Amino acid sequence: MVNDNEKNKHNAVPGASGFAREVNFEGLPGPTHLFSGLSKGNIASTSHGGKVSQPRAAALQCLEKIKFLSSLGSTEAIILPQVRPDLSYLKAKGFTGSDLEILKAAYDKDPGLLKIVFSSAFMWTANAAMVSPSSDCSDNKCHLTVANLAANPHRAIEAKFTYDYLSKNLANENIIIDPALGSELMDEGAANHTRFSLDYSSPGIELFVYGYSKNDQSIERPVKFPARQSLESCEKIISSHKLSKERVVLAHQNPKVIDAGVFHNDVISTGNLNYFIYHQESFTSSESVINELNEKFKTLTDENMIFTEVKTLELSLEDAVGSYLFNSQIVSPKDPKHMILIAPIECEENPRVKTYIEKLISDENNPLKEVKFFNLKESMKNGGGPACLRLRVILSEEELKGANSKIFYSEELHNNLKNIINKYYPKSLTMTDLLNQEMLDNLNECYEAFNEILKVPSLLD
Ligand code: SUG
Repeated sequence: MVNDNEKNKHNAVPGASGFAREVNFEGLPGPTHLFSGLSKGNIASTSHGGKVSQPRAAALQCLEKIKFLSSLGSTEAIILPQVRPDLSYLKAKGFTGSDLEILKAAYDKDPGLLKIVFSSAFMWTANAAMVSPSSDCSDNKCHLTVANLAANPHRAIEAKFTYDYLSKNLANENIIIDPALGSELMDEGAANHTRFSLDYSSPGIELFVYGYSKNDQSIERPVKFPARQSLESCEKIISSHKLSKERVVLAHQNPKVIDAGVFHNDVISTGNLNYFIYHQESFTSSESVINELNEKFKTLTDENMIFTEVKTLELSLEDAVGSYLFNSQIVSPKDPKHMILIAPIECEENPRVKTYIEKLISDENNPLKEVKFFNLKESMKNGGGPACLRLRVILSEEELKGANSKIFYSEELHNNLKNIINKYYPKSLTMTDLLNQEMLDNLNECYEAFNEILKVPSLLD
């Protein structure tokens, strides 16, 4: 069913449910990819608001990244673009009539409503769900909790489709998909979560990062930009995923970095297997977070983790946020000791970041051995780097058996997706281009074509 490349079995011992691998659930922008300036605290989004976007280039850039990862031996799956405009959102607000009438009336009342319903932000699947592999959970089941993305209305509308898509294409008795938490517990999914283990089959330690507490007002909050992840959502998910406290570390994100544009933790730290790279200013108390992580990891595995602390003097917060270095993907599809950094091209374009990466790669003390730069500029202009575009789900062979085989990357799927993108996606777009019947018909045909290749019923419902 899945591609038969290397299966991450190097040095691996099977967990309770057998050999496991990391599956990247990749997002693709839809044909209505826009720069709407919607996300306060996301500097790229607000600074590009209103600019002309290029939906076709956006999707093809993502597809290239997916193809490359697959060629490395990574197991890649696709989460289809969600249907836009989301008319149910406008109907719930009382708009009636034909689709076009509804859209025009909403536009006349408040153009901001159309920015929400046409948003293609679902492409950043790192925000789709919080994920705990079965080897971490005391019931030996893999748990996914769909993110409510309650901080922003254009993102909150994603949760229903995500839940349906994962339930239809992935869930089985060993993979539990939980619907999003209520909006009072703000949760942004795996962008604020990193998992550490010796290999993908064995048990791990999960790091949950929150920006504020709903109940404890003594926990410092940012002053300029909103914190999007609540402590209480993390606690709720830890409990529903059946993670014991020995297997979890909770960290408070430094409000200072949120105010510098770090709206998700994956903009300032990232990890893979036993390796964690983080900026010195990531957490209010980085030293205690690192100590706790290492202690719990050592108790579990008998080994130490490998850490790279990036000092502010080596890389300013401004360079970190501008280049998205920490939003690189780290993959090790063939060998846990040979990790590859999939970095945005902005890292290569910034001489200080490029030099820092060269230093990292040549340093024997960390497992990063290669870097590959990707042009994902259309996604980056909305604040989404390589890591934002994928949801990591560690799954055993047994667990994978129930999944819809059509969602996994193959050359055929690549070509089908590419054909649809080239046929239906506008080359350039601003919001008002969408307010005509011809464009709406084009969008409907596009979504039907997507449905056809994956043969997933009722995605247009
Ligand atoms: O939620 N941008 C997204 C970017 C999400 C990045 N994801 C991770 N860091 N994992 C956000 O802020 C901008 C849309 C616009 O302005 O049109 C947007 O939603």
